[in-house]
Amino acid sequence: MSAPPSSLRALRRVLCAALLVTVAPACGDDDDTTPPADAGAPDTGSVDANFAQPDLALPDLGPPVEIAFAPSGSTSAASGAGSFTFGAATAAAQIEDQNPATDWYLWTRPEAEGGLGNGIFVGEASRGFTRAVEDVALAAQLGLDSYRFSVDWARVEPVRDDVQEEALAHYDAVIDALVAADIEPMITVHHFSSPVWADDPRRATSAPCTPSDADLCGWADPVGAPLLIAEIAEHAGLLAARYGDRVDDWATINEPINYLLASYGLTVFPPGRNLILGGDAGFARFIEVVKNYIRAHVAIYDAIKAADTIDADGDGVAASVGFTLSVAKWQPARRNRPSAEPVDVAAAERVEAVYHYLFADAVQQGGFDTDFDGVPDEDHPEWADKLDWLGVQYYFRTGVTGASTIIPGIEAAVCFDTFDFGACLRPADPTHFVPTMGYEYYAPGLYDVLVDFGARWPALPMTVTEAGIATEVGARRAEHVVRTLEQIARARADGVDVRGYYHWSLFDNFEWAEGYEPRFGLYHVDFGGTWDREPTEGATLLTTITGSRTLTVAQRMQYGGLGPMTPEP
Ligand SMILES: [Ca+2]
Ligand SMILES: [Ca+2]
Ligand SMILES: [Ca+2]
Repeated sequence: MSAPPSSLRALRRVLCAALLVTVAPACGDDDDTTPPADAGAPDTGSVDANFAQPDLALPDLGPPVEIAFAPSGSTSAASGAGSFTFGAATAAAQIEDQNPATDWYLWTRPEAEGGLGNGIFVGEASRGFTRAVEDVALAAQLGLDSYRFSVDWARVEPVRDDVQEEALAHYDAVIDALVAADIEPMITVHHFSSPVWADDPRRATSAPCTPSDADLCGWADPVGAPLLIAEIAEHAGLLAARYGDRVDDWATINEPINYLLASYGLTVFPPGRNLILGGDAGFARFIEVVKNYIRAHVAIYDAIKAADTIDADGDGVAASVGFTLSVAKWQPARRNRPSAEPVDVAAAERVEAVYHYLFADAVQQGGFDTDFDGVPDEDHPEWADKLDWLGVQYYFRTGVTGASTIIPGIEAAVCFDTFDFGACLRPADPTHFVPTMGYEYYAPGLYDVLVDFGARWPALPMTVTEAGIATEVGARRAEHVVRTLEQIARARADGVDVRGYYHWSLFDNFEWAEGYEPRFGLYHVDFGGTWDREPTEGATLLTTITGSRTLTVAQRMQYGGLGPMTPEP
């Protein structure tokens, strides 16, 4: 996933330093992992205390009945409508050991060892490279239809244009093992990690950069970015040609807004550049980064379509190409309470336009929404019709207020963890708070987003390519599995074309800027010990569900619904 919510602790530090604590209420205890309090909340607006507040009653799910899930089918062909794929997901940089050429290795490696010393060293990660083939058995034991993983670009191409046959053969072996286990591979081309030569994090953002084989200067450089787009498209074409005989499902990029905010805004991901707080000129550069990443999606899409000409699963489509989008339940807020004030509603709509619509509209309609009103207004016909399916990734509900305009261009403040400005809300149920990530799991938010997307893009097939919860409590993970499936089933019953669910993650891994504390795995990993994988209660339950392709009344009674969850200890 999906780190930024609590990675934005770092943003809060940056902003609070920059603003010299003129917004003191938002700059409190940095390590607070308790839910935001309701009483005594900071007053960050000048509005009347009796501002309009909405009714946030929970939906009525009715009495639990048995839910049946159809067999797995195509992600994008018309024949796949109504099908349902059970899966789990990982990403290379989060699981792979022996990965020194990736920017995350350099970024997190201790300074004494020649690294940049940011956050927790990724190091051995989950030993998911050494164990990649045997880990396929974990997916098989769960009875999954599909496994989503990423190929690490830096492992394949540690030096520009020097492709490592050994690395390609490694992923061949993984794919062969999946096919042998009757598990369909889904490959993500770019999941938050790059070779160091894409944009060397050791170069200061203010330093001039001339693109070279050693450093293409990154997504913000007017000369380097087109070269980088061509390189990643070439890489994608190589993967498609190599693996296309066994792989049909491709995701180009992952959570683009989260990724670009973290890597080119908040400085918590490599290359650690801040293009957002540099005034209008800086923000304009950030927007150019966003457009270049859309161009990268388009180039990857075209490269895969050209190179993967073999239909592996017989649905009539050789390559089904989408991307995966981070979504959330964005709740208008003010003074730490839900708000129905028009200025807060409008602020939440702008955040939604950026997070939910900007990329997906751009690569369907062929246009860019320059003013974040949810309507593309700058024509890019070369981007049109470049999306076969959309991956939806849902983790949390959070507040957005128009009482602060701290985010340039969007004129809003978002509550990420304890980054407040009056946008943070107390979780409706304290047991739904996820302490290691600092946000609220709100199950019906996924339904709301899926229904919204189904109405906006009725011809676009969707798959929930990530949903999960950071917890060490097996029963909480089992509850998350059932509640997520219940909300997906609600959307399907309403006619929304949702074709699958991938749990994040198959096993515990390196959670980016958050290191190893949040555990998202269906399998628990013994980090620093044996690295062995042990099934959680979530894994045991999911195995039962996939075995019968049914969610029973008993399972729903035990784990489902909208009530309290098993608490964190
Ligand atoms: Ca194929
Ligand atoms: Ca196919
Ligand atoms: Ca617009």
